[in-house]
Amino acid sequence: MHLVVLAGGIGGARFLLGVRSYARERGAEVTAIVNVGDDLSLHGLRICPDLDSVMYTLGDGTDPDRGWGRRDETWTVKAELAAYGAGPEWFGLGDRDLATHLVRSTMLGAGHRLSAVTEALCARWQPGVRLLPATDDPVETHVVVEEGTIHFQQWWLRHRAALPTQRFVFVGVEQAKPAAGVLDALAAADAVLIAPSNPVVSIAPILAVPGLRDAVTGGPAPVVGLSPIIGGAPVRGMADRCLAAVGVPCTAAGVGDLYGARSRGGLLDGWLVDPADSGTAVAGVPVRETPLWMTDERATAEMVRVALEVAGA
Ligand code: FO1
Repeated sequence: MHLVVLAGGIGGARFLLGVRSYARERGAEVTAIVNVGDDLSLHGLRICPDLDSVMYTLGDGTDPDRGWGRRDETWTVKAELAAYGAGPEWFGLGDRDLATHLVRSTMLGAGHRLSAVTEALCARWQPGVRLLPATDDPVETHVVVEEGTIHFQQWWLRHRAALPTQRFVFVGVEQAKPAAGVLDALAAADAVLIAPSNPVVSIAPILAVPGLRDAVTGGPAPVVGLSPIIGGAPVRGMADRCLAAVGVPCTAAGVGDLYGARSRGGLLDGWLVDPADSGTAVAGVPVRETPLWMTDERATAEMVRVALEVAGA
């Protein structure tokens, strides 16, 4: 069995721990297609937050409280940068984390594709699933606010997503192509799972890569999503503010409708909601209730089992 997961960063990483656990018990193969819209260039380095969150989390190197960056991190370089007034202070680069960005930037500078760089970094971290960026081309989520357009990370971290937001733009996505291996993985998938990641700034930038959405909906595999909203609130992060910015209700039904039924030109063959959202209906999509709190790998693996049951995979 080959499972393909569309995932963002912190929530996606936690979900992938469960997918990996489920897959290991059954000898299944897992490919994660990870969002690159959060990526940014800073101090001459290319930083890929979602790929790193997934890689560090599955490689057991992430700080469990933050959910991003490295455990046992130190911040000497960050302090030295601040001493030079070389911000931005709202984006903390840890000393251990910097090594990842240095290796990645050196390899990208030498002409390697991001998918190849990710594979090289994963040789150290051994995540146990194949990590692919959605695209090997540079794509960045920028946010149009009243004062102009700012990078997603500035909006997210410096402004805590609290600036009135007109829209999100995925800069460069029109020229982007699915990364090497993405289309093959989707063509070979027995099921595609949409992780309970932020639908607006994690899943949407993946699907916006030309050809990727069609490869998901046009492929043989059933597509099942898991709601990132439980009881009207995001499990983590600020998906509520992102959904508000695009006029989508912050509910399990709202996100299910946003993704839509594959039978009606959307994505979904199934939608999982938490019992707190019992009675959720999504036009044209079978909805299954199951606990969606990723309290540990076992709980998350059970979510995966139910999702695949709904998928009939
Ligand atoms: N998140 C924070 O809340 N504060 C930070 O200073 C911060 C720095 C950072 C550096 C590298 C990296 O890969 C991730 C980092 N994150 C930080 C998390 C990041 O903003 C998020 O992981 C996603 O981009 C949004 O989900």
